[in-house]
Amino acid sequence: MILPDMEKLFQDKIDAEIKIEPKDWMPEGYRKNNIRQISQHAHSEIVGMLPEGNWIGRAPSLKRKAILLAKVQDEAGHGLYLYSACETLGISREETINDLHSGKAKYSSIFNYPTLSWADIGAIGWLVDGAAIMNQVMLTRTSYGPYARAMVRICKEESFHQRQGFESLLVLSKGTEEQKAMCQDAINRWWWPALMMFGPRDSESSNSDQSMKWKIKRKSNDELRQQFVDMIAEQIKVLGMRLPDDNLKWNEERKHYDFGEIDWKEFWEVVKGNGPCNKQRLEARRKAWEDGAWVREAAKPPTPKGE
Ligand code: BYC
Repeated sequence: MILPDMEKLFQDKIDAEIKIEPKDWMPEGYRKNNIRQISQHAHSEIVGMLPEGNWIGRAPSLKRKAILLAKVQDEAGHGLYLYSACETLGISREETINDLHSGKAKYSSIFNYPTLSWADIGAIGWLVDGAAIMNQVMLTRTSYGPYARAMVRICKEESFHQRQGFESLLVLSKGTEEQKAMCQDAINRWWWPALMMFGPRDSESSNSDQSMKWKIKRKSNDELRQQFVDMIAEQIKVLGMRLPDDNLKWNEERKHYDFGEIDWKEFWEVVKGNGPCNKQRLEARRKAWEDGAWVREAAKPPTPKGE
């Protein structure tokens, strides 16, 4: 009997745009790569609640507070869909979370920067959620079914996040001189870290080739980063602010904006754990896990009688 070439059948399925579902055969590398990316994504959502949570008690009005609360709750929901998608690949929630707490798993570099003023909340919505959507719209078509489906709802919520961020900055940009300065300062500090969210240059992206072949990723890091720069370079004009990049310039030949060099040394330092808030973020997550132990205990189903 000739055994089917499972790897080939799998790749044919991917090429035919058929989604891979949890009980389907898949190469071990595909399973692992999805666990890596989906769990990092889930951790990013959960750690991403921290910088914004910092401003819930200091929001300037009831309206802004209600919006921010809803946004932070959405991020928790995103984390939960993604942890669930990850579990369908045969890894337990506890294992995934342990990897975050031990420092083994990564999460997005962006959340290791501090939120110093109220304008940072607007800048996060506009730039950070804006970068996230750019990446996540592509992920609604990722080849792993549970991940793709989770992304559809996440993208809808993220687009509300981006709009509220932009609107909040628009108000500041039309305010007093002090408010305008606060808005510009936040944009200056969040611009470059937002560009880093897309990951290293394509030439240094270790996972991209295989992820593109398996259609886990549909666009490269540099492609998405360029798309984001082109979008924001136009939107900033409406705000009447400027992006902190003297090399930002429309290139008629390429039909794209040229932009300056990212500080890759800073990016890798933050990824390695040496960013301004890495330690603080992980400590906050570990503490939340320990403080929540009684909830997990109370929520456990009772042991059946006689056991
Ligand atoms: N930060 O081979 P590469 C959100 C790592 S949260 C840290 O190009 P890949 C939100 C990468 O993991 C948005 N590490 O990787 C929440 C790899 O290391 P490993 C989060 C990074 O996976 C709250 C190494 O560098 N979005 O929306 O092909 C409030 C080489 O990179 C980063 C997602 O997670 C980084 N920025 O491509 C507001 C989307 N970049 O794992 C908003 C899902 C790279 O080999 N993820 N690394 O040890 C992805 O699409 C991809 O994982 C990436 C990177 C495009 C991020």
